[in-house]
Amino acid sequence: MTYRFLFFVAMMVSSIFSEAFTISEAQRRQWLEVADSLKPELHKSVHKPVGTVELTEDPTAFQGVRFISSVSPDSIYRRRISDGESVIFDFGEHLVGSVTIELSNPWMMQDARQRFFVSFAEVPSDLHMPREPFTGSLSRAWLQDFQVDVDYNEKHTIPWRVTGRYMKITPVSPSPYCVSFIKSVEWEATTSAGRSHCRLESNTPEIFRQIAKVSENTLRDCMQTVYEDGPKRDQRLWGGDFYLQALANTVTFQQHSLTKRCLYLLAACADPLTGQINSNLADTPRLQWQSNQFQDYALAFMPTLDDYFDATGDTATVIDLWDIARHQLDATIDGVRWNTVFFDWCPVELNKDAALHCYTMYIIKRAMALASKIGRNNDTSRYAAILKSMRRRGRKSFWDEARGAIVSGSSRQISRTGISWAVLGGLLSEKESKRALRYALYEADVIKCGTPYANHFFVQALIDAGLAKEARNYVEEFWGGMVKHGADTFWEFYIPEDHFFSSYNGYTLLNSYCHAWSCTPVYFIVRYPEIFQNV
Ligand code: RAM
Repeated sequence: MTYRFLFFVAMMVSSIFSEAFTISEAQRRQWLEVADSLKPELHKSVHKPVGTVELTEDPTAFQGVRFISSVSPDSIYRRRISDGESVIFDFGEHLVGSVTIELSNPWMMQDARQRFFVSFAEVPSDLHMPREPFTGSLSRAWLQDFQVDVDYNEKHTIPWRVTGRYMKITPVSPSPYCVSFIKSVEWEATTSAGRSHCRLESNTPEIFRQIAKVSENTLRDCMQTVYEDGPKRDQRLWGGDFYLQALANTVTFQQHSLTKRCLYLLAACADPLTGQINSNLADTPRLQWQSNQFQDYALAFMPTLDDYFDATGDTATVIDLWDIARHQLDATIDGVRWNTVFFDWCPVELNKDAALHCYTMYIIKRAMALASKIGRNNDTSRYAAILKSMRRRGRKSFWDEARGAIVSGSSRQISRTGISWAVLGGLLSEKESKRALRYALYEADVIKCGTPYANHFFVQALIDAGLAKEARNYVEEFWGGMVKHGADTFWEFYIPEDHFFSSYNGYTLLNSYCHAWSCTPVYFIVRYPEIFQNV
């Protein structure tokens, strides 16, 4: 290799990197310091079982199984539970935290450690479906079933955090030389959410009241030291879920410091060489992140920042994070592709071309709005022309005037997600939006949303297009459907026609039933009282 060639390579590399957005170690450290200073205290509360329950099959119930109430916990504490017998304690509400079991040996010493098999459930099917053979596409360890050995006359705290409402406990081969009773079971729940500020009008229909409450419970249990996606699984901050949680937080707990902390954490964990924000991170037991990058989640940083500004007026934070927020958008506009684009998981493979195009338009609009609030219009001066050209090109590629729908990909696929983003991104006029949304609601060849995440944006599109009655009915049917099935917290997936849908290789037991991206109807209910509170 000649020097001339090496020089040429060095020049090329430096020109690539001088144009790229890099994050210095000093910058990263400063962002982390801000995030650390905002680490919330977890509020703790101790809960005891309010009852015991038994499982019964019921074809009308969610997933075909439900709990019926059984004997009181006190009667359990007064007797020996025999080998192989099981008790299911009901704690009355969904909880996240640590569980302690205490034994008593009223007549003799405890002869040996007492072994139990313990499992936790968010919904009845968690204790009903066969766990083996395990065919899920994530770790088997997310299923909350453990062997627990309680030492001689000791209280035993299960050494990891558990999530759910129900606890099943089964003694395993107890010693024949002693009689151990379960003296108590306690669940110390944690959350960083404080008091909720959500107040609904007195004539709010009961179903929306319940939906708001279940939303709030969902958000509360996901609010730990970061906004977690699901306290059962994956227990970490995901950019897309965060966008929606922060929004729901603005009308409930208003814990804006947690939002600020998470914004800083995402910024600090971005790829230092490309500036791309990673899709998720965990802060417990130590800060770590996955470098799988979702383009839509990285772009969601901008509207999250904008919402944060609207809620707090905190210009200093927004200015501090403005460049990295804008970089996600600029890179997208300049054709950089992240390794994944998410938008939704649904039973049918989604073509995401139309959604990504229109979502980018939506992010441009949010960036322009935020820029004008913080006096940074110069930074967005090229956006208006880009938006105009994207609209023109997008209408040509995706708007099917004859059918009145958005079509995506070579198979001209029509989906609620594509239509939602065409409305929210401003690709369509008001009249066209209404027409496309009606198509999305009523035509049989439309791909429906799979996740509550995608459903959120569909509702927002209905509202923005002026289809208030449809939005109200949709929230009532979708989230209200979960409430009617007994949800304490909203689920990761709810597909009314397929209760067992799971994106984890169809292995339903991995699903989470307190899931961040499902917590948003409270936002709609509070933000649009004329639609949901009968004002
Ligand atoms: C999951 C989580 C999370 C979601 C991503 C895409 O593992 O459910 O909520 O944002 O996938």
